[in-house]
Amino acid sequence: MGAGVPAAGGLSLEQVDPDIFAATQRESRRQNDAINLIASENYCSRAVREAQGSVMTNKYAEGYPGKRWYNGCEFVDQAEQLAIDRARELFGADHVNVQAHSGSGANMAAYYALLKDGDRMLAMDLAHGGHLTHGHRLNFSSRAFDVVAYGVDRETERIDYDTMHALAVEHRPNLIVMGASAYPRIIDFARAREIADEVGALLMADIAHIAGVIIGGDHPDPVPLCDVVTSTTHKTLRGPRGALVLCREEHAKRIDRQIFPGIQGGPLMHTIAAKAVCFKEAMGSDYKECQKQVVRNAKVMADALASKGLRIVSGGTDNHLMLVDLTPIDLTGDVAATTLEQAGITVNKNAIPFDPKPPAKASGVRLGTPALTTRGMGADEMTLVADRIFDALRHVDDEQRLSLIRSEMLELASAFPIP
Ligand code: DSN
Repeated sequence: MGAGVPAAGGLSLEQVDPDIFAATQRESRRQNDAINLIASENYCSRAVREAQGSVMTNKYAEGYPGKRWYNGCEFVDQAEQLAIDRARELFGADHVNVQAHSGSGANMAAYYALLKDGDRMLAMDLAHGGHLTHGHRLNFSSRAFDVVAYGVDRETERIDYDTMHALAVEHRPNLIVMGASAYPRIIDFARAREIADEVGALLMADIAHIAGVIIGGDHPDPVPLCDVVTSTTHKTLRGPRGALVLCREEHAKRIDRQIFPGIQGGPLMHTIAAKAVCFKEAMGSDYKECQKQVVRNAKVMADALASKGLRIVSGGTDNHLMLVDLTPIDLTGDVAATTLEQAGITVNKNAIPFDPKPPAKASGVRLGTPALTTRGMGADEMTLVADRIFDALRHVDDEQRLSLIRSEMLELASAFPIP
């Protein structure tokens, strides 16, 4: 008995792999120390991380609860069924698939479920705030389907629904896709539904960015209006890195078949368990209050930056993010993001609508408040950070000044530890 080779199962990460352990420690420190304004990032709870790091990662469970290809699935079935039931209640959807590994995969499954190869979709231009999977020329979405892009109005920098309507009438798309990754305003799903109905198109919403804002009640809910809704689970939603698909009952079978076996094999059961935890948290009143604070914080920050003379695309924000046009202060997004990093503030460069600069330089930065709000920061902190952003951007070559701001931002971060 017991003459086999023992596995290293009982040793800690630090003992087995000091290099990866050190990298995770450094990443943890970086997350704690930085003022994080990346609009798509957040800090999930310890409970979510525990589920994500659990033994459920060891289990193969191709199929769906009660209908698996492998034995031994009774407990992962419980986890997945809880995730499905909670998401259905949270979003008020007929049907939910919680297996999508990523937002891109969720969108791919939705397109393949709703469309045939070569069918046409009308979706928002990435250059105006859309997403790669909404038809960018290098993405699968434009290779598999015929994509017509809509965008924002040059003056208002808000979605131009009249032009969208005209494009829909002209091109008769099979599917209209709403949703964005860098759009600070309310999306009018009701208008989109009207347009879709007029031209006989299906309607899909990708709410990866605004899922939490919708649950918080500050953004209209697309679920009652759309055929399919996709979302990631790690942005405003504050769960593990992954995604889900919500749909009307009539599309349920096709969505499930497209996720598995269409584009995925074994589901990530540890991530699905963590999604279940996230959905439970999102049903709480403190979660909703946090989402409302995210939006209040974004408004305060946008107003504070505007009062300094920076131009906020579309004049402000209705959600968790804003785009800052750096053209008036003669900076590129690239230089601004690097400068802010030196000052202890993490952001990403971002194209603005009708940007004359190439995407790798860009004319803007995208700022979002979910991560700082999760740390407990409020209006005073937003005003302070906005002030230091402006200060840093006016002193891009002044290393001493940037270092002083960095120390101040570190002090601020330390006062609001990641929960
Ligand atoms: N990369 C995500 C974002 O930052 O918005 C979109 O997929």
